[in-house]
Amino acid sequence: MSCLDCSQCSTDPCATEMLKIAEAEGIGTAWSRAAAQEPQCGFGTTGLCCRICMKGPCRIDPFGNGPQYGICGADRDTIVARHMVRMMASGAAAHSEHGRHIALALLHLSKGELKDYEIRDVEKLHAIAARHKVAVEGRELSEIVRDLADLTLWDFQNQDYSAPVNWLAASLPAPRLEKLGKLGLLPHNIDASVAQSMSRTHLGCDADPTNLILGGLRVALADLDGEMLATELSDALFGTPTPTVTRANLGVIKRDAINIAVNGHNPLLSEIICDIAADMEDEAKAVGATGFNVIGVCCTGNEVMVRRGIPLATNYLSQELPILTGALDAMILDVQCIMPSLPRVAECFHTQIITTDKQNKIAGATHVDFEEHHASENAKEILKLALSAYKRRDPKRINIPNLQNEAIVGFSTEAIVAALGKVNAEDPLAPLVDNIVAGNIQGAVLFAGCNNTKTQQDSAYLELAKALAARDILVLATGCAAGAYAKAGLMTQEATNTYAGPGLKAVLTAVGEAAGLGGPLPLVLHMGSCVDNSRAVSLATALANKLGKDISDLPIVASAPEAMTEKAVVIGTWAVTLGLPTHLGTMPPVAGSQVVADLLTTTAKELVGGYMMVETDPALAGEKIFAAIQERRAGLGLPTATWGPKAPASGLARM
Ligand code: MSK
Repeated sequence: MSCLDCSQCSTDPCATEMLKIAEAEGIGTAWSRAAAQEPQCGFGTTGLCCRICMKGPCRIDPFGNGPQYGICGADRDTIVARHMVRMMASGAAAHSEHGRHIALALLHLSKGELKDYEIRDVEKLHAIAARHKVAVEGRELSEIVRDLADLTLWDFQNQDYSAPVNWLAASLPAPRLEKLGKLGLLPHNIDASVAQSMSRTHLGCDADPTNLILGGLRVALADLDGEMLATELSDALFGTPTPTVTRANLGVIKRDAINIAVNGHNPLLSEIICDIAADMEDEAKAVGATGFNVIGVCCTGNEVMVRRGIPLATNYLSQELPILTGALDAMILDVQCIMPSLPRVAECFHTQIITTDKQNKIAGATHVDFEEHHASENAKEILKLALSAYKRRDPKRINIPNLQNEAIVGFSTEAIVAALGKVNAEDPLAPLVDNIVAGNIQGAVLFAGCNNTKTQQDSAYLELAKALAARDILVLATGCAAGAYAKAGLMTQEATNTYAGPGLKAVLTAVGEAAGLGGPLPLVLHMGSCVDNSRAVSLATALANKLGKDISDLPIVASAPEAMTEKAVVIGTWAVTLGLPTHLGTMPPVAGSQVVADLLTTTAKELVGGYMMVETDPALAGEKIFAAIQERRAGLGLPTATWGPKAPASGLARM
């Protein structure tokens, strides 16, 4: 598959450099495969293809000229709604399975079964215990851990429909809990919510689009519960992120080191890999390398980046490209958002692709069964595979792009509050609230979500952040959005000085200097991986509680300009359910049903305060996000601003 201009595929210069190599050598990538899929099926794109039984697939004619019902009699609204709910259920299953894995690790740790793990952040553990009213005084750490593991696993086991899951009940603002409770949207059990979503969308079950979408909102909140417990318990285990300076983009790959990429989402193995790689430095030197160079890809990359300052090579869509440098010796995979093509690309080089999760194997990859009980042994086995691969390198094929940007990362909610506390120790949130009230900060936007071949990689993220920051909107990011900003140099003080509007710049500078950074906070605050979107909920909850308001009152918007996965669909849905205006830059498969589209964009606003707004043009999306923030400011009785022209400054230097 050939194309004309790799810069159309990605705005990342490292990606385009590697894509030219792929093109020249005939190596397939996500972009060439996307081109080969054109034209994509219009029925699937609009959600009008139903495949849930073997009488089908059934198609609904979008223009009304052909069939308007599936063979069972389902209409377009039922078909579209069922499909969306199944996407949400799958996203919730993925996040919560990650969370369950972490909770079970805590349970085993509390029983003294895991020699390679410990509670690295006791303060965070105590804060979690306080939130859940678990006693701390005079108790062994293992007892507290056991209680927290048990109450977390209860969220997967509770059979009392009227008792909401523990983590949401202990974490969301009271007005939001009350509203969601009255609407019957608070889940009682994560697993049951997923199962009920699959059950109600089976042939011959729920055929009321409104009822289906309400079920979707409920499973979306179950997803949030799973994300929240995964993030918070990971912090207790591995440390709560604090600001750290690192680097991003493919230039972080080192010619003279054994380069190992960690890719996926779950930090349970990657944390141990980092520890053992340091221990095995001498073995790396014995084969002529300077050592092991652990680098991150996608959200496992974000996990180790925000906690340890491990450099990030790239985000989701370009995950095949580190292999094309010819200097990646191993890629270690855990779960989610991993391309099955990796072994095929690696076949063209010496790279060892290693799967590690029993439920996530890839044909052509080497599998090492990861078990927390044997974590360090597993990590040693994996690093030895990388070491052997390094010996097979072909130096003539090494081609590492000469670009890496600095990135200041690690802005957990605790880190943001701590930085604000340097300005006002007695009332840390006051500087943020005061500046929002005064209009120096108009509001905040959380950029979350993926990459998607339907857009030029990363470009909408960059355009939107620059446009909104220029208008004094605080920019937060997680997941592949955060990867985009890190790669492009927008997580730097230089970016703040270049792109922030005057009010935002003054606040970021005052806080950054008070926090001892010797300059402003970075333009975009990296909050972590996509599961860490729950950190933004914690921050919003803290603000809402301080103001005595609900999340739906705050000038905060969520945006996923390149949304792609089922996880992104469910994240967007819980953002709506919490009351946030939620921008999507790619069209979800709902265009075939005006009823479902209206439910998500209009009815939801009346019901829960949040709503989806789909806008694929970044320039228009910026204006809509800004307008949504102004609407919330007006609701709070705060002064509002108009969009107006702003000329973003251009060009950040390469390092
Ligand atoms: S990895 S869910 S492509 S953000 Fe978390 Fe990126 Fe989206 Fe996967």
